Amino acid sequence: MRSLPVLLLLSINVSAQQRGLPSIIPEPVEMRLTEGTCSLVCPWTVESREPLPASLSGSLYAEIDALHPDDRIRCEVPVRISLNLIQPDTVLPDEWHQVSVTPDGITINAIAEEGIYRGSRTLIQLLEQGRASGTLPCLTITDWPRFPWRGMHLDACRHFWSVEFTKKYIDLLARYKMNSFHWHLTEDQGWRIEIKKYPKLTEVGAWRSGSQIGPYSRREYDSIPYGGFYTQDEIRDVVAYAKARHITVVPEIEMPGHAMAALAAYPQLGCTGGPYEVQRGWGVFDDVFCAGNDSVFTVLEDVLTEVMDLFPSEMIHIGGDECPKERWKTCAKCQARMKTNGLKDEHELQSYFIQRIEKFVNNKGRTIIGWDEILEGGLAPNAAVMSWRGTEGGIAAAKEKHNVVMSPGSHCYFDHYQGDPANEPLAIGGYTTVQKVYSYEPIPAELKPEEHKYILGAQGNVWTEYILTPEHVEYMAVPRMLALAEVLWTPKKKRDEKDFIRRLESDLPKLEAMKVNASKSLYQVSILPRRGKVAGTIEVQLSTSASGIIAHQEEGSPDWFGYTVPLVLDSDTRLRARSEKDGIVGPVSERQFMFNSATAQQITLSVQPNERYNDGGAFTLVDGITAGEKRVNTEWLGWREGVTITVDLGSEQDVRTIGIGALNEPHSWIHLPEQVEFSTSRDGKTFVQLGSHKVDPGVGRRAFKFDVAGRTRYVRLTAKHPGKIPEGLPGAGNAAWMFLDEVEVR
Ligand code: TNX
Repeated sequence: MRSLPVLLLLSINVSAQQRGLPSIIPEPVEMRLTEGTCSLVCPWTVESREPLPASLSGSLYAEIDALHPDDRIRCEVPVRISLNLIQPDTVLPDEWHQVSVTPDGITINAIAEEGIYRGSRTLIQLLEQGRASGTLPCLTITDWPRFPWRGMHLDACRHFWSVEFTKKYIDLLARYKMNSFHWHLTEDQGWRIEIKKYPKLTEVGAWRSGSQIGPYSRREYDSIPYGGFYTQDEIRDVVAYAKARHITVVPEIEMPGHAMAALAAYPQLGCTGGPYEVQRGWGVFDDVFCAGNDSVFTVLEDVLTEVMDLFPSEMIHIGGDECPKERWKTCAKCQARMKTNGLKDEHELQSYFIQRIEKFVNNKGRTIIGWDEILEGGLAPNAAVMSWRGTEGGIAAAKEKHNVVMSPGSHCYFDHYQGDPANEPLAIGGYTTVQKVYSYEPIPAELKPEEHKYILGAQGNVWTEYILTPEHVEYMAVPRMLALAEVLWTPKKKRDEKDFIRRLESDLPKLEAMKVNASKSLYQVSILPRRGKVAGTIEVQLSTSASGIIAHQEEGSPDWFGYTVPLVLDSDTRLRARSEKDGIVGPVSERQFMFNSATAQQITLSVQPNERYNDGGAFTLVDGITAGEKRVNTEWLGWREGVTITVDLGSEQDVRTIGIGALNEPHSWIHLPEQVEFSTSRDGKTFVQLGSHKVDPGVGRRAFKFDVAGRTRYVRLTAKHPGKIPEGLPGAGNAAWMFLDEVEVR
């Protein structure tokens, strides 16, 4: 009698396992269950019919040995894992493989070592899942990738990463069958690769006197010397490590822009001759390599010669992005070069620069790849394009029959926020959730079927201006990289977001065991305030995109309460919320609600905000949340014209001050209202002008305020638009953005 429930449980387990296919990321092309199970309790042997390189079978043995069920028993017949190179009847891609689990053992068939390696990644994920029960269901997986370029990028310049961490990053790529690692090695803020012929590139160029800290708008810097570089031996070590995982390392040497570190080392390479400094701050700088000076090309060719000796990749990334033309316009040498070569503008001069470098690289039997700006002024004949400013560059290049790697900011920039910015560590901006990455389609609809082949694939970029630690790199890259890996590997028709999230959830504990700091932003609870049914109250809705139970807590209370219906707030509250599923507790989201007389009262606007910055509508200004400097779209409203805001306080009351916040962030084209005018009314029809307020234009959040003494029911604030952005500031000549939040009446 007593054993019955246990038996029942067992049979439920077995049938669940038989029904369910294992979770593999990226989802394979084809997975078929066959009869029976394969026991994993015995030790295993790895063998191959053909002699495979010892590194492959050897390292695989070590990897799977580490996964053996803990309580292994001694058996006479080991589990056989056979790796076989086969001769197929049809043409198959090198990464094609078949993994068969049978009662007698596991076989990986492939036509090339690369296929064996990719198949072994599937095997590892299978073994991880079979570990707990000691068995695997028998099955056959037949698999190959959709795209040949499945890449991840890492910026080693803004912040520097050890060889050890770089290898851990490569391991992550390998696990999800990615095959290209774009290593960003030179920048304004540091030159990170040893070049024997030009030692100053690292002696001088690898070190800066401090770093920019905090949000860009603050323009604050520390004075802690920062730097580092990779010796050529270290580079060779990393390249070999990646090669053993069938990952190509594509080095990037930036030119003609993003070159301040090189110029600091060798000032004669710039138009003005310097002096230059390795930059502490982020951004785009006017000083670039001189395009009129032949010795610049000699140096860059020497550098590329050493680079090509170190990196066997077919493609060499030469940057090409964000190169201001200011210096070239006034440089005698550059102007002379334009004249001699009949170049009509500085864009053609950039094109001359890239084409000259391309010729050199092509003569060495390699190809260049560059950011989409290399299209401006004419594309170099054999260049491939990495499309980052949207997809247009990629489309244009493919139409000209050039190879393309897609990396649009909208879906592939993993330096962007992945959850509500209010609850995420400081990032550069943007908002790219794991689901958004998963929805990405690398082939633009604008291309004809015969042009599709030029899209080699896509790449996730991890720029590190705001990423200071290896744990933070992992947080930004994982799990978005997993979503991209599936976009690039799995056939489009097999893509299924819900199923991906399910498999991702089952992979998270494994990542944790591997000490990878994956982001759990997927479980983040969004806190959405609305006007309450009773005037002056706020109704808060909590939701999450992953399945799970939501709990909330108010500051000062040790208890978490289960969430069922919207919460109603009527006084200052710091609200925390989190979700929980299968023991995984998501990150805590937090919102501070502060009540004043205008909070959750009727509000009207003379002009609606611009649609780009109107996520929460007019209610945003009275929702109890004071927007901060971390620009959260649901918290600030943005206009490109003036606006009059009227709030009905609901009843006549004594009022001492009226105020509103505004943002000053000139580098993002956001400027303060020229002034804010205040008025009040007792009947909502006749308003009495009180006066206006101008503030000193310090960067960040600024408060416009007016002291009043008297009784009133209606308050009115008119924010006067600052007009066009003045000369000398970013976006000069364009209408400024005016960002406002939270009316305060006390
Ligand atoms: C633009 S993407 C850059 C990088 C920055 C990045 C930040 C590209 C080719 N250039 O220099 O790090 O934005 O997202």
